[in-house]
Amino acid sequence: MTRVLVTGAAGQIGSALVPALREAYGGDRVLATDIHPPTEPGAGPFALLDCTDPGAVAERLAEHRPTVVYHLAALLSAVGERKPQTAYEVNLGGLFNVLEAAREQGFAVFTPSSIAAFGPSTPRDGTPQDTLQRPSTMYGVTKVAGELLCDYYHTRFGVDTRGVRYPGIISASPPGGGTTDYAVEIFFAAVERGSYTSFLSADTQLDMMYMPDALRAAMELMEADGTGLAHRNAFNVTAMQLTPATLGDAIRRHLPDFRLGFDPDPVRQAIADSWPRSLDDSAAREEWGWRPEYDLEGMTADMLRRVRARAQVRTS
Ligand code: AKB
Repeated sequence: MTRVLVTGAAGQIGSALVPALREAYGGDRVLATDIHPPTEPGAGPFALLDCTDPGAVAERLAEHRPTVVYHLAALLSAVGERKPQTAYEVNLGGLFNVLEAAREQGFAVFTPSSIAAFGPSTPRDGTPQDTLQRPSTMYGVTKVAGELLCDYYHTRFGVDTRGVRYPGIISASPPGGGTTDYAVEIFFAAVERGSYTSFLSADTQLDMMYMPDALRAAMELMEADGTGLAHRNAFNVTAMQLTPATLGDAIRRHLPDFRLGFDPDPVRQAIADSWPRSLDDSAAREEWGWRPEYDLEGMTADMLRRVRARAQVRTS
C-alpha cells in the first residue's frame, strides 16, 4: 500500500502534485508538508515541516510512515543567486536529512533535479543524459551534488532514490524565483493586461514542460520497475523548446492584440545562457517509457483556459 509524504507542498510543483497523488492513492495516505501553512486548509492532511531540521524531518517521517517521499523543498535559481548560503542549506542540507531518514526508515525518495545541473561547458543542443556538469549557479551546484548524493545513497545503502532533470515548468500555479518564470508570468499578463515585458531576450531558447506532464513524469518514474533503471539520479526529461518570442507568437494566435516587449535582466539572462537549449531525453524514454503529452499549441490553449478561469475568480 503506497503512503506518501511531500515536502515543499506549497510550491509550484507541490501544490499541483499533492492533489494528483491524493487522486491516485487516496486523500489520507498523502501528507503534505511545508514551512508555510496551506492556502486551502482542509484540502487534506498537512503538517508544518522545516527540512533543514534533521530531528523534525526524522520525527515527521516516522509518524506518517510513508513508502515514498517526494522531496520538493528547495530554493530556485534566481533566488539562489540572491541567497546562496540559504540555497545550500535548504537544497543540500534538506536533501541530506531526508536521505538519512530514508536510510533508517526504508522509504523511496523522488528528488527533482533540473536543467540547472548543466553549465556553460555542457553541450547546449541535444544535451546528452551523461555529459559535463559544471554549473555556474548555487542552485545548479546543489542540483549536481544532490544527484550524486542520491546515487550514493542508492549504491551504498540501497535507498530507492530516483529523479528527473526538470526543464522550466509552465503551470497556472505560481512559480517562485526561477529563471524560467517568465513562461508563466507571460500568460497571466496576457490575460490580465494584454502585454508583457520579458526578463529574458526574445531568442533565449530553453526546454519547457507543461505541469500535467511534469506530474506524470514524477509519478510514472516512481511507479516504474526499478530493475529497468540504469540511470536513477537524474533523467533528462523535456516536452518542448521555447523562446519568449515563440511563446508570445503562440499566445497571439489566441489573443491577437497581445504585445510582448523585452528588457533582459542581467542575472537571469546570464543563468539562462548557461543552460541547455534542448535536452536529449532518450534514456527516460527507453528506461521507463517517458512520453510528454503537451506540445506548444496544446499547452497554450489549456494554460489560457486555466488562467482566464483564475482571473475570473479573482475579479468576481
Ligand atoms: C528555475 O528556473 O530555477 C527552475 C528550474 C529550471 O529548475 N524553473
